[in-house]
Amino acid sequence: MYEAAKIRRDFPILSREVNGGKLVYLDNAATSQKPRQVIEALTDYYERHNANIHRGVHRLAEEATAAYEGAREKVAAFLGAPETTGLVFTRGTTEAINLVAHAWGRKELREGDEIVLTEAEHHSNLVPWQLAAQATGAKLRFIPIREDGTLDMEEAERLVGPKIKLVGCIHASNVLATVNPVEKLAELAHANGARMLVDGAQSAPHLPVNVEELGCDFFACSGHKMLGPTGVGVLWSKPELLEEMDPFLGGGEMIREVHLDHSTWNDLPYKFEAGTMNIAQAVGLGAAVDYLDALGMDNVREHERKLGEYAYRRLSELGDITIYGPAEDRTGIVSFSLPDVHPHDLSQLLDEEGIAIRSGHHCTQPLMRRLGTVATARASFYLYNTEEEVDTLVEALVKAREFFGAFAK
Ligand code: C6P
Repeated sequence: MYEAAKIRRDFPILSREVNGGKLVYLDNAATSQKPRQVIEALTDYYERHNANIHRGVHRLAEEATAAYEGAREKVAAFLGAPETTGLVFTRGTTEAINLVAHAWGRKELREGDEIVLTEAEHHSNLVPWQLAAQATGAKLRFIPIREDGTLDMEEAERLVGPKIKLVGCIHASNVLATVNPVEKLAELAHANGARMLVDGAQSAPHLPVNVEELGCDFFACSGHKMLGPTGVGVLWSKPELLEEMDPFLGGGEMIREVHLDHSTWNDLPYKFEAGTMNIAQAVGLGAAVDYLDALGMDNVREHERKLGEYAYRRLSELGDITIYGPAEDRTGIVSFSLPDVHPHDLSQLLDEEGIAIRSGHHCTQPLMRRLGTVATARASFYLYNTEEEVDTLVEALVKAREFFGAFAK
């Protein structure tokens, strides 16, 4: 049985106090906390196996290489990737998307081609494409969101036509709590000869993901949002596609032969892993994936779905509150604003009670404009959060509202 109270014991940081109160960590969309198993995997790696990988033939180099490649196998299996050659380690989602925008975009895009994104993209899946468009003459188009925060799929069908070379979309929104129909978008993209990129930063940590079933060509996610260390993430793509792409970064390891005037490239996925990688972090991500697998991603999804719905209901009861995104089919994120209270002031006040939420534009400035605001407050839950923590948040919001005199009208 899924027991958040038991799971919490694996996370040392969750038992600390902040400002005299018990830490209530509700900023998981920014980064998740780490279980002891991940922390120990990092320590064990540095205490017993540390060496550079793929280079030495000494014992430690072999152990470090085996640990790093073992992590690749675990992450590939976790994402349902049919083989490890398509699984490239990056620093995170941002770097993975930049890799595609450079290595695929600069090569494949031409003047007049179109890239279709959505209005709800994180800057990480927008700015790299703006840069690629500037460099190639391609144009950006945007699928609008409806009032309830879901994608306007009719408009998507109208937009995706023969000029489209790429459709890029967040799998789950870091603001609206929507899960987008990326499988349908992939079908639409492919029917028009375009590629499909899925930004999985907010899905891989929270939902069962299978890149083959999604039907995408590129999938990006970040280790630090899924119990792993910072500094490691993933780009998955089809090997035949990666093969056709130019390298992203040049340097050691990504080459086969180097001459003074030219070079040839290493096999996949090493062609895209230039220089010394974040080895310990990849090993830590492997341990994170073991942890998630042991819990079962269906169970994680169910726990967060219930918690997200509970939070949505409890916050709605406050009455004078705006909650963004759809009322149903949510992930464990609730973005909201209280009248006459700036989200930054609110999160500062909650911090005084040990409650960590995020406030701001959440790296989605165009979405904020679409929602008619500059910032929201956001509580984001993960596999260790509880209904009691939602209650603590709601009580603190009631107090905050009194404090700011929002009801003294
Ligand atoms: N969103 C948030 O608080 P990186 O920084 O590369 O690990 O992930 C970037 C990223 C890309 N796509 C989506 C949908 C995201 O949510 C994020 C990170 C954090 O919402 C930090 S802004």
